[in-house]
Amino acid sequence: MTENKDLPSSNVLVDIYRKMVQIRLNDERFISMMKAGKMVMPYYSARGQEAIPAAISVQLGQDDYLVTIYRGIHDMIAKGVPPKLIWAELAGRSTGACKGKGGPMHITHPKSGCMVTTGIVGAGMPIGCGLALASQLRGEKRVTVTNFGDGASNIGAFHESLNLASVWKLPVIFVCQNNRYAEHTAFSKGTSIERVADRAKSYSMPGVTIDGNDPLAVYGAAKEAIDRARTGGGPTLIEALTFRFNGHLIGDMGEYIPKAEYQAALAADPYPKYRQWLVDHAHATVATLDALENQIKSEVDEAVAFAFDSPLTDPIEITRDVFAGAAA
Ligand SMILES: Cc1ncc(C[n+]2csc(CCOP(=O)(O)OP(=O)(O)O)c2C)c(N)n1
Ligand SMILES: [Mg+2]
Repeated sequence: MTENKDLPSSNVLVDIYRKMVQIRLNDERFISMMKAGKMVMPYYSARGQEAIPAAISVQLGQDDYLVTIYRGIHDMIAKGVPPKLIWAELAGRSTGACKGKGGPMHITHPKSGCMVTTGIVGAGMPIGCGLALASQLRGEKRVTVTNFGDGASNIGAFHESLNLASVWKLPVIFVCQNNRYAEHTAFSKGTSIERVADRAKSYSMPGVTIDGNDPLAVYGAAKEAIDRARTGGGPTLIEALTFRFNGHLIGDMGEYIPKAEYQAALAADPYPKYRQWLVDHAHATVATLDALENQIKSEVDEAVAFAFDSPLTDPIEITRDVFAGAAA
């Protein structure tokens, strides 16, 4: 764990943990519901990556914008999208965040600042620039955090977005969640450079590579980037090194990942390490963390019940809110 001058209060440190547990427990339940045949969907688990959004989002307000990708439910939960709305969305219910029409890959919830989730690799970054430009033009203090994967850093839109954000000094933070694989292609086989963060130099912006499994390292890097964006200093590229424990999507057995690499990655699970650190450094007791986990388990139960007690989305909704002038 990287302790630095930016170490926040115990309350904030426990809040980061709370978000990590929320992400993990919801993720585990999605997977168990899929395995039980109760939900059918393409699900891109971010188990293993939870420290990144947890340590960033504790520093964001509801008004700050989030752009994320298909592997982004961890980002949404951390940003404050109510899990019951996510559950209902995944279950295709009319009470879902997008009335059951977005599914797992296209959730938006503007009330929590979750503006866009895209399944098109790299497509979120130009939209993040647009949101940041809007805030800048309106003289608002909000920042935009736009998340993407290591594979997306090889897409043209990544380079165009970094360039534009730098030229216009946009209040945007580019967060590359480098989980070492793009679908089944290892990072080194598809990327010309060792560190994605080094690409920031080409666009005259600060770029930093951090251990994305270390909530304190993420907190420190995000703090600097958020402060910079809020005070007119422009964009930052953060590359957070991590791993996705459950393959590209549920059903991927991960045969292409060397066993030793997989075992080492599992051993670096951010969650037990951080829990132990909180206890060892007297930020929380085991009893407090146990109680917190039990409370979140109940919240997940409530979210599941809410989703499955809600009506399925009426097929008439298919064109509503989609095409201008469609039947009301
Ligand atoms: C423009 C585009 N090209 C290809 C795909 C197919 N595709 C879906 S996910 C993915 C891998 C992206 O990897 P990365 O950016 O590292 O994100 P991760 O899934 O690892 O979080 C690809 C190639 C796509 N959805 N969009
Ligand atoms: Mg990846």
